[in-house]
Amino acid sequence: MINTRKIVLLGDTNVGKTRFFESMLVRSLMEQTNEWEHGSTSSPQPRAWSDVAIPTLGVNVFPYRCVHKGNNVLLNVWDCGGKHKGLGNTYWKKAQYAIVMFDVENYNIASLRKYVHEIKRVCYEIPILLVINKDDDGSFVFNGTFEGCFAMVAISCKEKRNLDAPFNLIMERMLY
Ligand SMILES: Nc1nc2c(ncn2[C@@H]2O[C@H](COP(=O)(O)OP(=O)(O)O)[C@@H](O)[C@H]2O)c(=O)[nH]1
Ligand SMILES: [Mg+2]
Repeated sequence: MINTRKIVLLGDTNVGKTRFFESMLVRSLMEQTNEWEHGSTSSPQPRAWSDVAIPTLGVNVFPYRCVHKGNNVLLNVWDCGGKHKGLGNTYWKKAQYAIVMFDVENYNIASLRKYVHEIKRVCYEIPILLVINKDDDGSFVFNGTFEGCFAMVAISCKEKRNLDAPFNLIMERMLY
């Protein structure tokens, strides 16, 4: 059995959504060819079922495969372009998880509330993960609420900090 979910990656322009998407794509490809040397014991193991055929879905979508705690997982990750400030995009439809990304400079509760509201309108009550990117020196301190989101994590695509965390948090939640 394969646990498959559609994940939409949302946020304002320039927060680093595409960098994160590309980082995870590159990692996934390198793990499949055994070239990733990250060494974390909690890292997913995509090669374990690389014989499974997965159809190509389209532009800016990639299937992230891995085995998480013995479960086969396929996360279809949609990097949604921010032409309309990321809001109201038809690509959100039928998403089962949403990642709302901010960077350390632009995070604010009013904007988060707007995204949460819009996600609920389009996707109903799906779990939302708040990701704060560009925490390059690991100093981001979150104070305040992240209401509407089931968890929050700070990452840095540039410094490869915490890049496993967003998908791991989603897989923990989907398999608990
Ligand atoms: N300092 C820093 N810059 C980043 C990081 N991630 C992305 N960027 C930069 O932010 C800019 C926007 O990134 P992009 O992925 O295109 O953002 P998107 O519009 O949300 O898809 C680019 O210049 C990236 O190099 C990061 O972790 N730290
Ligand atoms: Mg982009």
